[in-house]
Amino acid sequence: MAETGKDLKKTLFTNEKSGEFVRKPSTFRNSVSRSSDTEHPAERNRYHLYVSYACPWAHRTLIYRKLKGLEDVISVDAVGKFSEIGWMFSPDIPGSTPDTVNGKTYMKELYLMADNNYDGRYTVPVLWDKKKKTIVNNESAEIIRMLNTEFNGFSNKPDLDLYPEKLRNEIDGLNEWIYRDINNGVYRSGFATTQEAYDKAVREVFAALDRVEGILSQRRYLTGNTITEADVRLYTTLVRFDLVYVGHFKCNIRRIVDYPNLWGYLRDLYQTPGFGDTTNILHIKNIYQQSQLTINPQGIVAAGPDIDFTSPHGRADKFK
Ligand SMILES: N[C@@H](CCC(=O)N[C@@H](CS)C(=O)NCC(=O)O)C(=O)O
Repeated sequence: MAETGKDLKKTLFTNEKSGEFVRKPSTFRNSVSRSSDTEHPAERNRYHLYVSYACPWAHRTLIYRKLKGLEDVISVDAVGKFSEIGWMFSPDIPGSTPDTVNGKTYMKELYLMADNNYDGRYTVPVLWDKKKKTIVNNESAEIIRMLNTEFNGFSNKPDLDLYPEKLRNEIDGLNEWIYRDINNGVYRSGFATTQEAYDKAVREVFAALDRVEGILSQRRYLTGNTITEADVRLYTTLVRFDLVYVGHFKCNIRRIVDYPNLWGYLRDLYQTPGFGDTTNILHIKNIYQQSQLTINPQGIVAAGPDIDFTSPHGRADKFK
């Protein structure tokens, strides 16, 4: 049954009186575990990721799947557009796939397969258990922690630890304000429905970017000389920033290309296997601008900007 535009708006936003965008918590919170006597034990070919290449949260899981060498272990399908009924498989759109596991058309159908009383948002990413035919988890922050450790028996990179014990406090600290002010901050700016809510959100976005610029003038990555979870989480917002957040979400005080260190860091990551090769610029530009019609009612996709993520950045030499 098709939802009306009004219902859809309700599922997308929770706007309080203030006009502030408030994200709803994810609902499926189970875990894949490396131990065999659990509900969802790690196995080769048992789990599947449903993603959108436009979505920064889903993008985290795609990067982890590559970095951890799990491409032959966990399969992926990508929705192609956001319809009246939410995310839709549209294999005619280049870079998208059909639902190769369950043959469905909408993400909604998969959520209802997992729980026929479900009445929340039909979000990506989803980690799906093909054996139990259900959703394990739909919270990217938790899915990436599972990919980091629980599939190590099948991973090509079992020794790569993106959340190492000795850096956990530092990573947790970075995640907290980077999530609030940057990852979710751009959404708070773009989806604000009052001038005050927008003014506050956009200022917080740029104060946090300025703070990251300072950190990245001292170190190659957020915690030093190695990539961690904090970098993956920051990257998926940064790579979308000039492409869509500057215009579509009105985060236009500065661009990433105006920050020497952030811009070099973004290219550094883009050029690292797992990052640029999971970034689909067309899906990012088209899906945001064609589907979020409350903020871009005509659905017209802007022509630019023309950005070269592949130009040299010099950060390896600078931080030897
Ligand atoms: N907390 C979730 C958020 C996921 C999320 O909001 N995904 C968006 C796409 S970027 C979505 O699927 N939205 C569809 C909707 O809200 O109806 C996570 O990080 O996994």
